[in-house]
Amino acid sequence: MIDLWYTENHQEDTRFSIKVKEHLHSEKSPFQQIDFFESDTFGRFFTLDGLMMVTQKDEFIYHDMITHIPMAVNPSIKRVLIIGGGDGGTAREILRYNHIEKVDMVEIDERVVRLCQQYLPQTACQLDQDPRLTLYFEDGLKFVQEANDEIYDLILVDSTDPIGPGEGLFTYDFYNNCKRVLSDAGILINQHESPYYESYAHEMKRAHSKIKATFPIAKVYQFHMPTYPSGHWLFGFASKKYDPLADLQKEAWMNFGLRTRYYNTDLHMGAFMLPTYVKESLENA
Ligand code: AAT
Repeated sequence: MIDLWYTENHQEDTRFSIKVKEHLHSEKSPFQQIDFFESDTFGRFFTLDGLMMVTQKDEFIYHDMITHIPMAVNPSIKRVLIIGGGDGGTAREILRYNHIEKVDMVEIDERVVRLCQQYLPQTACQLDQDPRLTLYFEDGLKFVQEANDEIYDLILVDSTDPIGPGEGLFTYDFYNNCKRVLSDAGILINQHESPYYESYAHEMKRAHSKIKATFPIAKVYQFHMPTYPSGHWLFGFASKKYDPLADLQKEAWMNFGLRTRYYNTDLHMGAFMLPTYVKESLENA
């Protein structure tokens, strides 16, 4: 018996490995290298260009934090744009709100969606089920460049890191267009990388400085993601008028009656309380 391990370089001299029971699928799409694996501890997982995207066991943390934070700040959100998120986890969570009227999801790589439907039904379960959801297979940057003004209340940027196809989603052009297509009450949640390892912290600062320059309100919140580099991951919260703490609608969110395994309204407050070194590095961004 040969031991099979999935190994990801988190730094040049630091690696993260998961013992693999089976390498289920491997292919190169026009956009990226896609792999699916089976493991004991994290269940099924998939990677793009050798970077972890989703595991069955910890995906609830990421998908709770990308969706429920903005929904608890503005519970009247009705029109949502998801950029990326081909595994379907973000769409699944946002569609749990019955009052949401429309979700447009723009994923650059149709193969990610099709393979997740095959191998990860846990996250992809709503992708061909809910009539409120429309899937577009195109570049998210181009999509927002061409979209009309003020047509969404919420944009969720569930993208890869700023290398490869995700790069354009970390630019002024993208953030400005997001601002334009958002309503007055609009909120943008975006990938903010990790504060710990220098190469990721560098991207965190770059993303934050651009968002800070684009939106009147730009905050950062943290969560614990066991399979992402350093386990410490961030999302950005940007908006035209809502402050994620002062405007938290605790009661209204609890009245939705959604059961969540990671998110709760106490954690909501705590997630925006950042360690000193993270605060300092964001202030200097
Ligand atoms: N739900 C967590 C999973 C992801 S996957 C990110 C998705 O973004 C991928 O399916 C990728 O194909 C898509 N994507 C990348 N660039 C673009 C683009 N320009 N337009 C639209 N979709 C895009 C996120 C994992 C986060 C990992 C953090 N290390």
